[in-house]
Amino acid sequence: MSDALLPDPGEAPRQIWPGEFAARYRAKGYWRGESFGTLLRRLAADHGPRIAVVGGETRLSYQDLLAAAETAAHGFLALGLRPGDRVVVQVPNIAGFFPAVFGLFLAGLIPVYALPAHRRTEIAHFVARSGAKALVIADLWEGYDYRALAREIREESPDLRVVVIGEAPVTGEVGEFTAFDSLKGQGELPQVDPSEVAFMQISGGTTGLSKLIPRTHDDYIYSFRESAAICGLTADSVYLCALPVAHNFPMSSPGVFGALSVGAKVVLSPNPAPATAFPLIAAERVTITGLVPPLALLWMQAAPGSAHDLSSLEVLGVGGAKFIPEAAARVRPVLGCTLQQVFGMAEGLVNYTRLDDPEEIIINTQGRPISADDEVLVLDDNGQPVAMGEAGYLHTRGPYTIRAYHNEPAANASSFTPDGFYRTGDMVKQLPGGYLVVQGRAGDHINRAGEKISAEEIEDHLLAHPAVFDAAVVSIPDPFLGERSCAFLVLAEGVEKPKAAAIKAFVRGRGIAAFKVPDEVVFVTEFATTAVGKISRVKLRADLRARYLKEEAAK
Ligand code: OOB
Repeated sequence: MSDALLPDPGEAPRQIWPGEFAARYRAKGYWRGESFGTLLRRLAADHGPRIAVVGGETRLSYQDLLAAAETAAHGFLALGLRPGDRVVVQVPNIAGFFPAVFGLFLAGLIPVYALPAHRRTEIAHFVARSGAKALVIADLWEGYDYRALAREIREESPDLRVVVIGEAPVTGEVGEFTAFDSLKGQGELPQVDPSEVAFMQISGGTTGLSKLIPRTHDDYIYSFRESAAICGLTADSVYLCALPVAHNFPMSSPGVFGALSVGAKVVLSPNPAPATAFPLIAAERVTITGLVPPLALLWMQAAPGSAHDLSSLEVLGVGGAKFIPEAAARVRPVLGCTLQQVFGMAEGLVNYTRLDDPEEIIINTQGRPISADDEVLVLDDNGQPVAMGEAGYLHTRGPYTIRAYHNEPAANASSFTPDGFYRTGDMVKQLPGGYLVVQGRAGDHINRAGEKISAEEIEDHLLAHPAVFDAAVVSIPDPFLGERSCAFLVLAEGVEKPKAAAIKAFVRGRGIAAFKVPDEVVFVTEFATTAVGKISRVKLRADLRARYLKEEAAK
């Protein structure tokens, strides 16, 4: 679909459940009419001097957090931003993330959460698709200068305001940008309607570029409040955020917001490596964290020889990609804590194994939904329910699952059924008690250590290379990452064969996140065709994957 046919990006994001559903979710007490701003004010009143967030040298109490967020809210509005405006937030695991996003919430502004790994192409897409008026970035982080990236983005969008936040306070000169710590202003903060969109997450992106996922205050707060209860969080808990804070899993499953919602302490780890995270666990007496499977493997490898005391750890959540039973069975013996499998999606539905489930369920399933009102269907190719225990396509709707993406009429028509179920693209089996076992994906994306890569998006970048005639990107099973990506290329006639490394460098140079660069590049002479012409991309990718695996097995 051409951009001309898309609704105006200036249009405010909406998320609408049919009236009877909304009424039921309210009547059952799921949606309580509380906004993020009101939630923070209540938390500051209840837990004022207790520590809310630890990041680097910074320790913020609940009352510090509220004060800083209110200052930021006034400052954002003083920049000329208006309630309902979107603000792309690309901030890593630093304490300032919290005053920034709560400041946006209090000002009625709508954060659009980008990940630190995103680069020019992705950020420009989020800005354009959301109609963002501002960008909140870090300065320097893990050797990367986000100010340079923001300058590139501003070449396309000169009116974009840019606010820079750092691990240490940023108050001085930041060139043409605004220092977060110099934000100030006064006056009334707006009334925020909790049934409206609070922020946007980005989708894993099955086709093409990532889509924006509008989540309301009501629905999201319900999901993390309930998650906190399911994960056993109390005000004495300490949640370590080792994955990027802006991702839905560490944000809300139960994540940093689930922890804050009960007055617990959030500790930010700048990265998830055992060498960084283990000393933090010992020093802060961390009780719970969440990891993707490859990191859980890494931690289990490092823990036995580690000098750091990990005995405070009670719960390890693992999700984002399939955690195989053999690895799951080792969590308790090696780390001495309870494994909680988490199968969720930024679009909504989250499943957890319960802490008191039998070991067999904890090891072999990806849990069951949060809510009694999460509707789960497991369907065959004809859209008919399969028998219990059979594999099928997972469709879902419920009190915290979206009914539409922002500004995506075509994707909305294919990703949602007419009666409002979200077609997750996941293949699952459902067991008695509602427990789900993930079997794989129906669609063409690569789940690389929990990072989702759209085959189509990367194929488009590869096709931009002058030597490439055709490209197909497929997932290959990988013992450590779960899946890795492999690009099959047919070269244009008469060109000299480029080196695989040159292809990878080209793709990276297109300004995309490093995790999306193909792990492998394989040159082939042609792609299969049928008598009528080209076969479908889906079939082509499946054939290439099968051929690759057969050749590997024969080696
Ligand atoms: C989480 O969210 P997203 O939006 O990055 O990715 C969602 C997709 C799911 O549709 C599924 O394909 C896969 O990630 N996935 C899993 C899984 N958890 C997620 N596949 C197998 N086993 C699991 N445990 O990844 C996410 C969001 C909230 C909580 C946890 C993960």
